[in-house]
Amino acid sequence: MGFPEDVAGAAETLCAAGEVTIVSHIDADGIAAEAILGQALDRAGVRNRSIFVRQLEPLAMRHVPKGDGSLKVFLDLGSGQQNLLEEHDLAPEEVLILDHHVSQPAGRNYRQVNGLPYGHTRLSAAGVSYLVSRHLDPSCVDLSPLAVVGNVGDMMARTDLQLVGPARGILEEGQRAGYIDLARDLNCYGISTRPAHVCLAFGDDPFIPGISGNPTLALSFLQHLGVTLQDRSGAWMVWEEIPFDGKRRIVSALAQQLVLHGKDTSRLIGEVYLFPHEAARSPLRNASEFATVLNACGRWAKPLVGSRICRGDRGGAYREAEHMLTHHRGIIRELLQFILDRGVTELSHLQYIHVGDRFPDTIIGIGAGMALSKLNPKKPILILGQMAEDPLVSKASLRTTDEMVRRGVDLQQVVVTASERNGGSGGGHRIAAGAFIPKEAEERFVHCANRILARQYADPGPDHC
Ligand SMILES: [Mn+2]
Repeated sequence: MGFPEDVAGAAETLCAAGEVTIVSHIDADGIAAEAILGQALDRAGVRNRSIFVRQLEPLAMRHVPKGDGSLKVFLDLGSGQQNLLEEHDLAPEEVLILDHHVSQPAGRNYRQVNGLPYGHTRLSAAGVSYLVSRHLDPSCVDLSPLAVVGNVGDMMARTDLQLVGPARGILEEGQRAGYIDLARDLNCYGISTRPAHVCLAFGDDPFIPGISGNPTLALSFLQHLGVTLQDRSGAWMVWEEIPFDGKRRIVSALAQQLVLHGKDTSRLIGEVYLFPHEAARSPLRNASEFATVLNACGRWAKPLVGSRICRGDRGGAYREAEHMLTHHRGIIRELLQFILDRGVTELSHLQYIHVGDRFPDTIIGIGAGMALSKLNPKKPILILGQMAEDPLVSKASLRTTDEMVRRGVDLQQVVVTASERNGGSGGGHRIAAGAFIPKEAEERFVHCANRILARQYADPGPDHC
């Protein structure tokens, strides 16, 4: 059996199901995956409903129906929690897992579609969900933008600055059908919604000395180039709207600036995925900004609002998401300021801070990522926060930079190992990971993470602490 056979098998299983319960994750990838599969099932005439969970843990399993005769389809989760499905007494024939996380086999053999065993390491759950849906109903090619949003949201295009493998196939399929525009453009977040100088000042990959982190300097840098940055009414154009010649002049000046400071220019330009059917200046025009909208919905406990947007709602759901995004950004700014004001504690290979219960645990990871660009980027950052609903449990979020990942840092391994040894559980990616740990184990967890990182720097092999 190969990956295409797994995809085809899953589509057949879904077709044969009388009713489907989708259980998905609340992040951009999970929401996109859910919206793709839900719509495909609707088109195929298979009754379905969706449940979103923050993570698949024993408490969340209470929401998963038992013995109701429906096929339970786990999206963006499940592979690593098959023992929980077993404990929940789900039979192999009533479960289908579409995931991209590392598998933890249990006694029961659950059906899954997961690219990892086939070497497809950069295919997110929304990608898997799309491939299965496309098999179910070829008209689902219109859902290819959502698959791209999920993949980009899970940073599948981050390392290479482009989608690769089956995710690239999906991208090209959507492009041929006119649903996706692919451009090589500035590797910077916000090119569809932010004025050029703001966009550049917020970027940190690559970090451009004298521009990154400083909108005033970024603006004067651009003004010195003599490029027109405002439209006829005097309003700032967003990066996307600046004519090609202006962009070209800016990019070559940015490259010079990097060279002048002895920096690498290879990450200045990357692939950008745009959705031409969306309105100008809408965040939904751009895969990475669309993913932010969905993440904001999930983090503020409104994944269904995100799902409605994925299903085409540009009215009520979209307005609600816009409010959430504004609120989301405001809280993140506060968190960032709090971190910078209080300062972090530096250990040999790690810097950390405890933010208490001041901020929701769902956003501290984002704050960590943003703070890192203003702190020592050579040391991963760890933020601890208290869970509002359970004061005995703490959330730990870790972030590092692409450069440190290239040097052997693997935060996924750090949190999995350090949390297991301290009575918690964690997961994530090499560049970003998180864990839930007992409050009383916080200090031991931090020092254990520091020791594992020290070994990763020295020798990226197995560790013991
Ligand atoms: Mn995912």
